Order: sequence, then structure tokens, then C-alpha cells
Amino acid sequence: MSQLAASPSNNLNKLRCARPLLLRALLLRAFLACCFALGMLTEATSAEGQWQGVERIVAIGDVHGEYTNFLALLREAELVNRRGNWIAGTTHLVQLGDIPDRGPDTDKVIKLLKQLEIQAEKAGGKVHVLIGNHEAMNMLGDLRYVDPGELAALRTRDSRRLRDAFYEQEVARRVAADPEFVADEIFRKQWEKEVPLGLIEHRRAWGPTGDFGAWVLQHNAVIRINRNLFLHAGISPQIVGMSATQINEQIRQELRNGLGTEPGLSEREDGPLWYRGLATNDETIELAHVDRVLAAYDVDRIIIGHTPGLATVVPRFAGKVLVVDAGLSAYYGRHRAALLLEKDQLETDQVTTLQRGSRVSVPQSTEGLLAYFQQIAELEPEVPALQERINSLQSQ
Ligand SMILES: [Mn+2]
Repeated sequence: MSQLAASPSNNLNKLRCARPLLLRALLLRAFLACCFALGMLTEATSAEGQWQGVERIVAIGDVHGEYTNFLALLREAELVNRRGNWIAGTTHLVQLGDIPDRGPDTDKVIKLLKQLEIQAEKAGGKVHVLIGNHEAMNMLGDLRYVDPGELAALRTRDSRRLRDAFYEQEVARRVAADPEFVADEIFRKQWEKEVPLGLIEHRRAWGPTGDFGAWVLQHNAVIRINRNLFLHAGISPQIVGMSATQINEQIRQELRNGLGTEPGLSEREDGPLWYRGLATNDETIELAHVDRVLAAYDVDRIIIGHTPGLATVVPRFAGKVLVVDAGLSAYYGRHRAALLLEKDQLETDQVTTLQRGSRVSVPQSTEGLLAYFQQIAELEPEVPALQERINSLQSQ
């Protein structure tokens, strides 16, 4: 009796349960599909490296291990507060590459930028840290410009023990190759000079799975925001046929897996991390190429770092190229300038240099250059190269 009574109600219960379960399963499937599609979308957008409709963009050039002056510039651009937290809402910050080398603060700068990437994303903004030739050099093992302070910053109480373990391995390796080999005190002193404390940590950090290397591998070398192309050095005539996606994928692949026997895109003189023609070639000779690059990537402007000299944003080709490497680091004189691109009512990007906190409009013609550099010189005095440029423009 109880069984008979129970069974229809059980069946009913099963049915009642089945519907929500089915619904739940369908919702879950839809949810997962949605996540998947969103994931694909996000990935596609970032792989293509394109953003449209951005109201305010701040571009900052090479940092080269300089924390204090970099933070001062971020504050002047109203990107962060005095504690270094993002306050810029939907603004996009583009750091044009070359964070490490020549100065000691690389670890601090990277920690700050990692934090800003997260904070900006939450606020609807974005921090783009582009890959420069010095990121590539550090990942590929070219350590010519490493500052001793960068190694010292990575030292811990374990560093000596870690290095001793490597030393023992090195001695064992040499003895295996040559049984006569004896590691005397001179050998040890020489080896320790070549392997300063912090170097092993540095090599690990810049490896493809290390704290710095894995972070760099999340980044692009070339991006497009509104009608502006951003990259570290420049697009040469040899590279102009490659899409931004191809460039980004090839450079990340090289930094992840190392270089083959052919010169890699990330180390070539005419590659996007090194090419200096846009910054230094004669404008009358290079102009046709500049126009080709603008057409190929469908942009109005190319914004680059890599070449310091005048301590400010240097407009070239009547504003078609903007060189944004002010020379922030002590090595280059601790100058301070950022580029601002802010949409006006007509939705066009207004171009302004922020020099030590003061705004100077960037001329879109060669005629405006003298007045521009004169205004900059008042804000950034005692830059001989800038004075020379002013004198030469005056004598024309
Ligand atoms: Mn560079």
C-alpha cells in the first residue's frame, strides 16, 4: 500500500526534478558556451591588438629601470594617486617598451605595472605594456645593459646558497670534461665575479615561465587604438607587409622558444623592436615609406619610443610620427614627458605633450615646430640638443 502510494508520487517527483535539472543543464551549457565565446572574443581582440572608441590615451616611452621619475609622470598624467593606485577610469595607458636595463628599479616598475593592469581593467580602462628590444634582450640572454642594481634587487637570503649549488655543478661539469681540472681559489673568485648574487634569480625571472618573462609573453609588440599605431621602434620597409597579429605572434613565439639560426624578428635591425628610420631618417626621404605604413595599418599616426634625444615628444613628418621617448631614466637625464591623445567633440584625437605636468599642444605641421620646442624648452631647461634644434629651426 505504502509502496503503491509512494511510487506515482516518486515518479512525479522525478518528473518535477527532471525539468529543473534539464533546465539547469541547458542553462549551464548556455553559460559555458557563453564563457567560451567571450573567452574567444577577448582573445581575438587582444591577439589582434585593436581597440576603438577610446576617449583618452596616455603614451609613455622607455623607462629603463627608473621608478621615481616614472611614478612622477604617471601622477602628472593623472593615472595614479600618490600611493600608485589607478585613478584614471577608462583611460588607456600605453607603455612603449624598454622597462629594464640601464637603471636599478626594473623589479619595482614591473610590480607597479602588473598592479595597474589589474586595477585599470576593473575600472574599464587598460594598461598596454608593449614589448621593446630590451625586454627581448633580457629574455634572449643579451645582458650587456643590465644594471647591477637590477640583480641586487632580486637577491634574497637564499642567493648565496643558490649560487654555491650552481658553482658545485660547474666544477663537476669541468672535472667530467677534464679529470685534471682543479677548482682553485682564483677560479672560484673569477667565477663568482661572472655570476654576481642575483644573476641566477634574474635569469629565472626573465625565463618564459619566470615572473618577468611570462608577463612579457602576455603582451603585444604592436597595437592599434583608435587611428593610432603604437610600437617600440618602427615599421621598416622590409616589415610593412606583415600584419600586427603576425608581428605579435612571431615575436612572442621567438621569446617563448628562443631563436633559430636565422636572425629573428625580435633582434633584426629592421625589425619592429629596433628599426630607427622613423625617428632618425631624413624626412623627405622617409616620407613615402611613412605614408605606406599609415595606409597598410589604416592609421593616421605612428607612436614610438626607442630613440631619446630632445627630452620630449618629438613630432616628425608633420605629426604623422610621434617619438615619445623623453629619456626618463637617470642614464638619459631624468627628463619627463608623456603624450596625451584625448577625443574632442568631433571624436578626433587631440594631441598634447605633458611636459613636467604642463600641457603643450603638438603641432600637426612643420611650421609649428619652432614654437612647440620653445615652449618645451621653458619647461625642460638645459637640454643642449633641444637648444640646438631650436637654433637650427630659427636659422631656417
Ligand atoms: Mn629601445
